[in-house]
Amino acid sequence: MIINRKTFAFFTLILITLSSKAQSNDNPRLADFMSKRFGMFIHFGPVTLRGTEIGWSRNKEVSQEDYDSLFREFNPVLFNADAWVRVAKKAGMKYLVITAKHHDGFCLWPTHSSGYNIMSSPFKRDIVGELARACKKHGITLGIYMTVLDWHDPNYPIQDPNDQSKNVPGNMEAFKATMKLQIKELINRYHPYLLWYDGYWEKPWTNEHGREIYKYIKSLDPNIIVNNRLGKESEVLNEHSIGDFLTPEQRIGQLNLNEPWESCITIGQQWAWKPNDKLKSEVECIQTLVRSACGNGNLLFNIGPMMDGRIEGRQIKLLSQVGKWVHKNGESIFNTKGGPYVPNEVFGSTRRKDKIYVHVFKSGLKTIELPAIPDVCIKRIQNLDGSDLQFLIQGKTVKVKALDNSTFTQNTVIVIHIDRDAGQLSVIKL
Ligand code: FHN
Repeated sequence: MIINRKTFAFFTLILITLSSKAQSNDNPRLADFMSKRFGMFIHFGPVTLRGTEIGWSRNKEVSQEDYDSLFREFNPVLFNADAWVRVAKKAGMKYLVITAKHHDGFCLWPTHSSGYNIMSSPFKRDIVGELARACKKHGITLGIYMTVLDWHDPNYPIQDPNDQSKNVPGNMEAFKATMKLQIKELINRYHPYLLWYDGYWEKPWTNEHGREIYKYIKSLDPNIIVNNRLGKESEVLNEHSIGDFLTPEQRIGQLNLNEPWESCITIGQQWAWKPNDKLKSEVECIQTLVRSACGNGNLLFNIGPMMDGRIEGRQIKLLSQVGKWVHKNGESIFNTKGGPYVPNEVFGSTRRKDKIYVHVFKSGLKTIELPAIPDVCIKRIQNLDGSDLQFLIQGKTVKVKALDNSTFTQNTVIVIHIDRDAGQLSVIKL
């Protein structure tokens, strides 16, 4: 049978769409990952001695010579992996991702690939290994961050992103051999659930390199999941992209029911620890998590521990407050699906079984007006604590009144009990 180009293109498009959907629906590890919804991102390294940004302050606020010598003083003697993991757990987080090696090339584990690692510092302890053990002990899932650019490694052509005159010939094959040795050490020693790559944007790193490394990772552990930053494509998952989930950065992803995504966002302004950094408010921290879940995505929320190894008290307190909200409202976040309402400035929604959780973003409203859900019977509307709420269906709108004629507060969760599986409902726009 001869088919014309148009027909061929049509069937190719169908196959690609189905395969990308299959990718997110058929991978149990990915489904489990997306059910976790909330993780701790940890940016840590010798740069905390200067309180400037990891990697990026090298050759800027900090001279290359000074930056590359910081490891000789790096001695976070108050580092306690159990304490870090307990902070994550108390915040309601289900996993954590540690920067085992950032763009400055310093390795937080005793690697045989390079002397530029934690065992060459006065600290001489395996930070990644101690965190891995603490995660296992406290039931928190371990993720490891690795960079595909390394401004410290002479095999990587770029040594200073702001000064091309410092470029060196490099040797990408040798650079990838080092990467593979490091990957093998990390996977065989610490058994991470996911690898979080970063640094794909520079010229020396190509999609071909990314595919080679992705294949190598999967050859060591076919179950491990990898974010989409081994490749150059960062907005969609398709035959050109590499990796298992999308990674919108410093912004919350749009409602996406087909491709797994995780937003990475800082609790303050800087990824690594910064003295007196401006932190987000409690409401903003909670809404960042809720809006991610309403978009059917995860939130990887970043903190930066201090040079002595402690997480600063302000961040511990803020995360504990977030944890109080999560402890009370977690059923509306974990193991849920985003939607059916497209999030807007007033509210968003998640859903599970026969319940739709409406998350109120705006404070001071006596009534929340929701688009009616076609062909669905609303059995009851309550606050999450079980107190019934009055509601009125008028044409294409469901008007829900706050309790006792009061107003809805921010981050209130309203539960709509319906007569069917909410997960099957189509997306509803305002
Ligand atoms: O350059 C890094 C940055 O330092 C930080 O690690 C973030 C986290 O996603 N990623 C890169 C910037 O896009």
